[in-house]
Order: sequence, then structure tokens, then C-alpha cells
Amino acid sequence: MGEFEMNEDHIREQFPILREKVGNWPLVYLDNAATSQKPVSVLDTYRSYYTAINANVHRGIHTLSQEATEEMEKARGKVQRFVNAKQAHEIVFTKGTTEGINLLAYAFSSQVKKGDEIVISYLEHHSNIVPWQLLCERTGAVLKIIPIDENGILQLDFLDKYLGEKTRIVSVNHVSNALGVINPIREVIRKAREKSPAYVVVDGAQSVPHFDIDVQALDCDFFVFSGHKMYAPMGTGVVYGKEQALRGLSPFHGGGEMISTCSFEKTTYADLPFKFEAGTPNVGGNIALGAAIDFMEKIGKKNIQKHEKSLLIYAEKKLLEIENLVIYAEKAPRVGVVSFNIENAGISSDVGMILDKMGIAVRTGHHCTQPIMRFFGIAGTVRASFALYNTKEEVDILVEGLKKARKMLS
Ligand code: C6P
Repeated sequence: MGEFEMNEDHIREQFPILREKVGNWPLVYLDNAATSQKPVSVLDTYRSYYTAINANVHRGIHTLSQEATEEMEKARGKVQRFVNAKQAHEIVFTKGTTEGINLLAYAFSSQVKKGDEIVISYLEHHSNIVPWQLLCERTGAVLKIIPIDENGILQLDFLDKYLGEKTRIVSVNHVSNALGVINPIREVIRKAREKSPAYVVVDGAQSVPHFDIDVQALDCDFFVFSGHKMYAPMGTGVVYGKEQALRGLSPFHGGGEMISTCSFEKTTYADLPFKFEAGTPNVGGNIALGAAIDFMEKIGKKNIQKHEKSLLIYAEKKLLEIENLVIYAEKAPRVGVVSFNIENAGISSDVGMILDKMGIAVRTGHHCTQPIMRFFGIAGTVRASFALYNTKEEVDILVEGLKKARKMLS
């Protein structure tokens, strides 16, 4: 038994929100793929930044500004180690995954031309579809989509067919948010390397909260994620880019801090990573992202993964005891996410509203992945997603709630 399992109560104590009630019901928070809750250490770090050292970074010679800068750059170093990047300047702070992928898709504009190809998959979040569609509109490039099978598994023989000299970018998520499916990302990257000159972008929004990430071992060019799904504040996120790949990109936003020299005739850009960090960053949030990394490392990703996996296995077994309940991508390798519907019991949002009345928070609807819903011929699913503080008792509460919902809606 891992150290984490023995300290389940202690872990829950560190998340004050878990003591909240919804109506008269204790909160059962199972919407972690949307955003995770924040431990005291992260909340304290955020608060103490604003109470003790709040100042703008990289700008002032005064003490507070220097302290704030030092703390934020320390956090950058933590992120570097967390994903095993070679250098701290390969870490660009953003607002989140959406901004990160938009940054890349915009910054690629000058490198992509008419007839070039960009490969994504059917399993993508809209954030990893629309920015590339916009890039295609700007440049005349063509989007290719890796299909999935009925288990939600990528059909990689299509990737083999698509890859070639024209492929400029391959951008695939590591883990699907809607289904929890873990994609064979190493294989995708290996194939892209063997068969094309493409840059590889990994949307890691749903994998960083669960797995050890080693961007050097993955050998991707870019790895993008959000802080708020991994116990850090909202409005934080990261684009990791290999130094050479980042150097080749044009800036995304223009403004303060991203220049080396600025005149009306010509502006030259700051070195990495600042070239991509125009304007005042989310200093407190970035420092608190460092605290979230400390928190996760203390518990250990292996322990987190093991715990979430055991919840997934338990939840699947219990859920399938409910009549007419269908789990999507049931046979695919998955993180602690179960996406399901109860046939003939209303639409997913009906189920979600009834669960909410019992204090149970799940996500319902299309999960910003309409192509997946279209593939399965449904409007949406009920999605329960687990984090390190969830328990089997909470799964039991969910199952009881669903049984009631089924009765009310059938
Ligand atoms: N998925 C969900 O409930 P932002 O919103 O920028 O932090 O992350 C966008 C995003 C990109 N890729 C994947 C795989 C994601 O899961 C998300 C966010 C949330 O599933 C909110 S829609």
C-alpha cells in the first residue's frame, strides 16, 4: 500500500473546499477534468505573494520587483524539472492550454504555406481544432484528421497514410478530455519523425495531472498544458518548446517585455522565453503553479496514478450494475475518467442536474469535443473525472445518485 493511500484523510484535509456543502449535501466533486480543487499550500502561496511581494516582474530595480521576479523564475525552474525540459528558457508561461495552442498556431503562420498539411485527430478538444483551422484559413494549409474506432482508439494506419513531405505540424492530445482515453503519443511522435519533417505538438492538458511527463524522452517539439487542472490557480499554463523550435517561431503577442529594442523603424525581440511573454504575466499564479508542482511531487505521480486507476476500476464495475448504462471507450486504456449515458433516461444534462441536487458535481454535454459526440451519434455524455482526493465512498454516492436519477427520468 502506497504512502498516499494511508494518508487519504490527510490529503482531503488539505483541500478546504471539500468540506463545503451543496444545499444540505456534502460536496462530491467529480469534475476534475474541467478543473481540480486547490490545496492549502497553493492557496497560501498565492495569498502570500499578494500580501508580501506583489510587484511587476523583470521591470523594477526595487526590492519587491526583484523578489517577485526571483520567485517567478524559481517557479519556471520547477516547471522545467517537472516536465524534464533541458533548459528553463524552453518554458513559456501562458494563461492555459487554449492560449498555448493559439500561440503556437499563430506563431507558425510564417512557416506554413498553401498546400501544407496539419494533422490532428478526432479526439481533440476544440482548443486543438479551431486554432489550426484558423491557421489553415490564413495560409491555405489543409487539415487532416486521424479517425478513431468504436472504442475511441486512434486509427494510426491513417496517420501513416497522411504523413509525408507536406506535413508541417502534427498536433494530438496525450489524453482525451471527453473519454479519458490515453493516446499512444510516443508512437504518434515516432511516426511523425520517421515519415515527415513535421513539428509535433502535444496537448498535455489531461495528462500532466496524472503522469510523469518527460518531454525529452517523448521527443515532442512542443508540449502544452494548463495549471488549473493540476491543482494550480486558473489563468496559469505552459508551452514547453524545444529551444530550436521556439527560436524558429514568430511572436504571438507584441508589447512590453517581449522586445530587445523598439523603434518606429524596427523592433527586435527579446530572447527566449520572454519573446513569447508580452505584457504583465500572472506572477502570483505562476508562483502558485510552482507550489502545485511541489505538492504533486511530494505525493508522487505514481501514487496519484495508482489511486485514480483504482477508483476508475471500482467506478466502472459499480456503474455497469446500473441498467442501460453505457460507458464510452470502455475498452480503451484510460485515466480516471468515465464518460457514460443511461439509455432512455433523458439527456446528460438532466442527469447532471439531478446529481447536482444531491451535491454531486459532474460535467455533462459535449465537453468541447463535438466531433467525438457526432462520431458516437450522441449530443453529450455524463463525465465523472477523478483526482487524488476522491474516494470509493464518493463513487458509491455517485452510483446511488444515478440510480435515483434513472428512476426519476425513465
Ligand atoms: N478541458 C474539460 O472539462 P483550458 O480551458 O485552456 O485550460 O484548456 C483547454 C483544453 C485543451 N485540451 C484539453 C485536452 C482539455 O481537456 C482542455 C480543457 C476542460 O474537459 C474544459 S473544456
